[in-house]
Amino acid sequence: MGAGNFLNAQSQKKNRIRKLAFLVLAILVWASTSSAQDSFSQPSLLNPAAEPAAGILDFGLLVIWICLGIFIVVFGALVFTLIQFRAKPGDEEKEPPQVYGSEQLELAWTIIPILIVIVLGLITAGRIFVLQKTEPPPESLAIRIVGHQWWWELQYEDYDFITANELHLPVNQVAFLDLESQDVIHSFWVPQLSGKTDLVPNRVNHMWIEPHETGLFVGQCAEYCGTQHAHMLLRVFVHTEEDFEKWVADQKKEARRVASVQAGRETFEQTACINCHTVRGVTEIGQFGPDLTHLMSRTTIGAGAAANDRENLITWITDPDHFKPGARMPAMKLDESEIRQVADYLMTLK
Ligand code: HEC
Ligand SMILES: [Cu+2]
Repeated sequence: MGAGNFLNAQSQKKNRIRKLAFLVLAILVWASTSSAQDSFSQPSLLNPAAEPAAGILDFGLLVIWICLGIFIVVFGALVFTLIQFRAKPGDEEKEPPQVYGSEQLELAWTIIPILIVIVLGLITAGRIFVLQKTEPPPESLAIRIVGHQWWWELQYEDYDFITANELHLPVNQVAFLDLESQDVIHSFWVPQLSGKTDLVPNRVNHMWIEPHETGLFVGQCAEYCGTQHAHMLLRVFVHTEEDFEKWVADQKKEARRVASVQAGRETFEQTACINCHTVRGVTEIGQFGPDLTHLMSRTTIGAGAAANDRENLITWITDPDHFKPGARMPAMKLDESEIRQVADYLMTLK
């Protein structure tokens, strides 16, 4: 090997060490920033606010601790062996003792892992049993959730109204969800509240949530369902019981009728909007798109694609593709003043 080759190998080694150091640093920085963020900007499953999310985390941590214990025992034994039984001066001539089978050792390394697997298996089965309730528990709130490309239909069966994309729940009460799909497979996932459950066409899956904290928890569809899958977000507002009752009372009402926006309402009623959208008390044929009866009680439109304000409503009605290319709502080709009137009408649907 020439000197050049040798130098090359040296610098390659240095390079590798530098890369490794960089990787370790990156992981440390990531770990420190991700734990410093608040719960909303970081919808982390390490920060649960409900059952079953909290129980799933406890279970996950238990498995990690057990694995860590195994890791420490195995690597401890390995390091001990490497140090204790290193070749010593004068060992060259000697053969180490040759061991052919040790019943005790073999029994130990067979039985201990079997016990660990049985314990983990039993705990897993127990958790699955708790998670998979197929019957709603007494006093639970029944909600049917239907996945659409690319939004969530939320039917409050106990109260007889339908809303979209923003789920409201009372704290410390079990919400029992029936999950269905209108088209393709979607998946319901709010990391701080529960694990994932798929919404499958022609099938009803179940899931339950018992929130322990009030606040806003964000989630999203977790199963690729088409071009706008990334814009199929979900917001869950957990309220005190009192605030929840107030929200329900408002949602149950029919749509407001405000005389000053009559022009916009008429345009809405006379165009294809009503084929796809229901506004309770005005028109109830449209089922294809989100229920707009209390549109303005939502903070976003298009399943989290844009904030719900006048300007964005105008942009949305002019061309839904602006926020959501491929959205299942057509640009309606109304003229500008009509669009503004319709937006003003929608703004009254509080
Ligand atoms: C062919 C059916 C169809 C027609 C016609 C239609 N829409 Fe839509 N609309 C939809 C669908 C589907 C969505 C949900 C899109 C998404 O989030 O991906 C939607 C979403 C909306 C939203 C946002 C609702 C929310 O909570 O996110 C508004 C507002 C809306 N439409 C208003 C209108 C108006 C006003 C008209 C008439 C000018 C109209 N739509 C015509 C299907 C339709
Ligand atoms: Cu999806």
